Amino acid sequence: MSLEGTYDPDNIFAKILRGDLPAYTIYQTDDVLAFLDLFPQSTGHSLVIPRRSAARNFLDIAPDELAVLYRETQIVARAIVAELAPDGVQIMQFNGAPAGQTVFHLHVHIIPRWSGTELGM
Ligand code: DGP
Repeated sequence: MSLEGTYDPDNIFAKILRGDLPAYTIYQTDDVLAFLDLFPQSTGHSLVIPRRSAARNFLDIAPDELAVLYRETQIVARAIVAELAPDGVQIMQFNGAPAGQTVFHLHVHIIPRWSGTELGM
């Protein structure tokens, strides 16, 4: 899917938000849901998604909602780092299929990294 297009309300993360698909939730507020990635690149690889916004990607979301998403992502990342003590952490997100996006509901990856391990993404 390119950057153009309409939000698909039946994408996987929309189903997780509705409770139609299970997910291992690690944090939630009225604004965001954070859960473990089903195909993790490392231990603790998590995703943070906006709850209310029907945004496919970084370009679609309103700036104030984007600010909330990243503020909450920092809270989750700090908790993951405190718990797992990685040597580094990637905060990543992709926009459009050519950029590596596979689920078209805006999401931020939190990927803990340890020295001496391969970068898988
Ligand atoms: P991206 O390539 O940025 O669109 O990342 C999508 C991520 O979503 C990818 O790391 C795998 C993950 N994923 C795909 N399907 C599911 C699912 O059903 N549940 C969970 N928890 N994660 C999923």
